[in-house]
Amino acid sequence: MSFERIVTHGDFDGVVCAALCSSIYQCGRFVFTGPNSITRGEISIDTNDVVCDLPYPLECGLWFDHHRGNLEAVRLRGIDPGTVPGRFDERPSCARVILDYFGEQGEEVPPYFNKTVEEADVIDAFDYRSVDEWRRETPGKLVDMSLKVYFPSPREKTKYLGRLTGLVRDMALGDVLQDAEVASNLERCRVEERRMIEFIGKSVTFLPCDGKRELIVLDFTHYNRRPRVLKNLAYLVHPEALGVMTLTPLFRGGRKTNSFSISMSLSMNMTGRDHGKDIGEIMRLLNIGDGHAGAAAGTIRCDSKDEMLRAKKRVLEKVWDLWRSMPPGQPE
Ligand SMILES: [Mn+2]
Repeated sequence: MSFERIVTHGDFDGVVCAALCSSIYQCGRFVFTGPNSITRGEISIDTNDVVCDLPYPLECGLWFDHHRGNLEAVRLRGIDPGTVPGRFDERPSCARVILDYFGEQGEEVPPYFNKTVEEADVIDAFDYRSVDEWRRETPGKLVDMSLKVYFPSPREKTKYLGRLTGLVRDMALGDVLQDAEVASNLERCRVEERRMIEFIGKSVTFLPCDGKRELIVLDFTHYNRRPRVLKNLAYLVHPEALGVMTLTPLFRGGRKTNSFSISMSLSMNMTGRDHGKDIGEIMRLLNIGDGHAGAAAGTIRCDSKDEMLRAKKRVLEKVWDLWRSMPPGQPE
């Protein structure tokens, strides 16, 4: 089989997917994008394209994916997923879906792909049981870091991802790290990370009622620009915290509005523990958003600054009450 382009997600899993497909289908043209541009039909895709780790477009040559919601969307459109060429499977990474598919088809990829896909499984599923495990450096995590660095334009990012995909196709991840551009992006990312940790250290607050410092609050609503912050870095400042919550203003046409979003997640130290907390349920009960037990987000619309300040106070109190009520029967 031959294809003209590989359309894939612009993250680590997407890069590994494209590398796998490129290795078998001898195709070196890559398009990196996000799920929304597919759903909105912003990219024209036809049967000459392989689509990986993204929603199913109107048509394509092969579709590989592992997001359950995308499978449901296919069914909702009245399409029998069994008739779509390619493979859907609920695996930790889409790269795993593709590697399995090739195995069954008798297509052989170089052996270093086994380790590469193992890393994609962990990175894409965020499968860490502790903050230490999350921080432990592996070749895959370092390559992943290198692609999360700030790029001056989407074009620069696409260029880097395309080159990186070729490297991931041709060698083991440890060797990919020896590449000068990868190494320099990684170094830039480390510098950015140190700055973020410093910034987070200055921004961390806890609610007045949170005497045990369970929930880190990062309130960025007074900033006029969206700060570039990885909220999980807050656990390096407060490793004992159980969760982190960020409040970020919403922007429209590049301008800050009075509306804001809340995103919340549990510490990796809570993974596998019987803690009874469900962040998605908190968002649903407040009727502001949705998500999983471990991570969720919501949006609060406000017309004036005054309204925003009042809504913020009210929502924070409610979040705290619900957080404390999970699981039921806890001492105050
Ligand atoms: Mn994925």
